[in-house]
Amino acid sequence: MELWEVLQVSPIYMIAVSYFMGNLLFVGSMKPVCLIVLGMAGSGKTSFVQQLTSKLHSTNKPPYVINLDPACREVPYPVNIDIRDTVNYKEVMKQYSLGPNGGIVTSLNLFATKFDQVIKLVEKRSTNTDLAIFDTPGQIEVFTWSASGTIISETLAALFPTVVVYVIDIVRSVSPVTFMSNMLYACSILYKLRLPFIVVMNKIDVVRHDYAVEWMRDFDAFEAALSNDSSYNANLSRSLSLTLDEFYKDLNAVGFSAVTGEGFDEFLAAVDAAVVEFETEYCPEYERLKKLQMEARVKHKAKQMKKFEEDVESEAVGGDSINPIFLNNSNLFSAEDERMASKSFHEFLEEQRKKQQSKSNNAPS
Ligand SMILES: Nc1nc2c(ncn2[C@@H]2O[C@H](COP(=O)(O)OP(=O)(O)OP(=O)(O)O)[C@@H](O)[C@H]2O)c(=O)[nH]1
Ligand SMILES: [Mg+2]
Repeated sequence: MELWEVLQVSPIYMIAVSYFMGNLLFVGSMKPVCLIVLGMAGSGKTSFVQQLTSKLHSTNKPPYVINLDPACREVPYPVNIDIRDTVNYKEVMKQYSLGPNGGIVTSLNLFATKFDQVIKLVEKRSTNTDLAIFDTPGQIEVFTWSASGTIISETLAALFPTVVVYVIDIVRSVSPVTFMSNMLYACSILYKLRLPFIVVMNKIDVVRHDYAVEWMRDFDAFEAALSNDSSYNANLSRSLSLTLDEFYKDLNAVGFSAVTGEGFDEFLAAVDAAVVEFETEYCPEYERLKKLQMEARVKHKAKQMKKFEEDVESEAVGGDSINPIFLNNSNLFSAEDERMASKSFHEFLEEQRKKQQSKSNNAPS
C-alpha cells in the first residue's frame, strides 16, 4: 500500500495531532535521533545520506531514512518513506500552474499535512533504530523559509532529539566570498531553527577542509585570503567575518567525503555531542518558551475575560437611562389590562350618568 493511501487524514486532524504532539515532553534519549540534512543545491546531501546509510547498515545499525525531495529522479539509498510516493510533483506543477520551485514548495506543504503519520512510523521504529535521516530538496529555502519546513522541524524537535546537518561543498567554497555566503546561510538557519547544528564539509576527497577550519578559527587567515580582492563583496565578507566570530566559536564542523566515507566516525561523535546539547540546552529552552507561551495565553484569556466583564457592566450601567422607559412599561400586558379596566369603568360611569339622565327626563313632571 502506498503511503498516500495510509495517510488519508484531514489537515485539521493533522494540526490537532501536531498540537498534541507539541505538548508532549521529549522523554529521555530512547527515541531515534532525527538528522535534518540541509545544504545548497549539489552540495552532496543525497550522497552524504547514501554514504551514511551504507556505513550504518554495515555496522548493523540501519537508520530510518526519509526522502523529502519530491523532484529528485532517483533515491540512491534504501528509503523508508519517500515523499514521491505521496505527492506527484509533476501533477502538482500542472494542476496548480507552478514552476519547478513552486512545485517543490507546494509538494512539501501537501506532505507536511500528513506529517503526523510520518512521526508515527518513525516512533514505531524507536526500539530498533538510532537515527532517522531526512534528506531535503536542493532548493534550500524551500525547507528553511517555508511553513512546511517549520512544521516538520518543530514537530520533530518536540518529539525527538533533532539535529540540523548543514552540508557545504568544500570544493566550491575555496573562494572566501563563496565560503562567507555559505556560512551566512548556515548562520541564518541556525538562528531560525535554533537546533543543534553540525556543519559537514563535504567532498574532502577532492579538497581538504583545513583551509575552511583555519578561516573560521583565525580572522587574519581569512583576511589574508581576501587580500588580493578589493571588490565590494570582499569588503563585505571581511566585515561579516568579524560578525560571524560568535557563530564560529561553538560551531561543530567535520570534514566528510560522501564518496570514500572518510569522516564517518567524527560525524557520529559530533552527533553524540549535538544530542547532549539538545538535551541540556534546547529542551530547557523549549520548555521555557512553552511556559512563556502558556503564560501569554493565560494572560490573553484573562484580558479578554476582563474586557467581556467590562462590556457587560457598561451595558448594565448604560441601561439606567433606558431602563426607566422599559420599567414603566415593563409589563405591557398588565398595563394594558389596567388601561382597559379603567376605560370600562369610565364607560360604566358614563352609561350610568346617561341612564340617570334619561330616567329623569322620562319622569312625570
Ligand atoms: N568527489 C565527491 N563528489 C561528491 C561528494 N558528494 C557528492 N558528490 C557529487 O556531487 C554531486 C551532487 O551530489 P548530490 O548528492 O546529488 O547533491 P545534493 O545536495 O543532494 O543535490 P540536490 O539534491 O540536487 O541539491 C554528484 O555528482 C555527486 O557525485 C563527495 O564527497 N566527493
Ligand atoms: Mg539531493
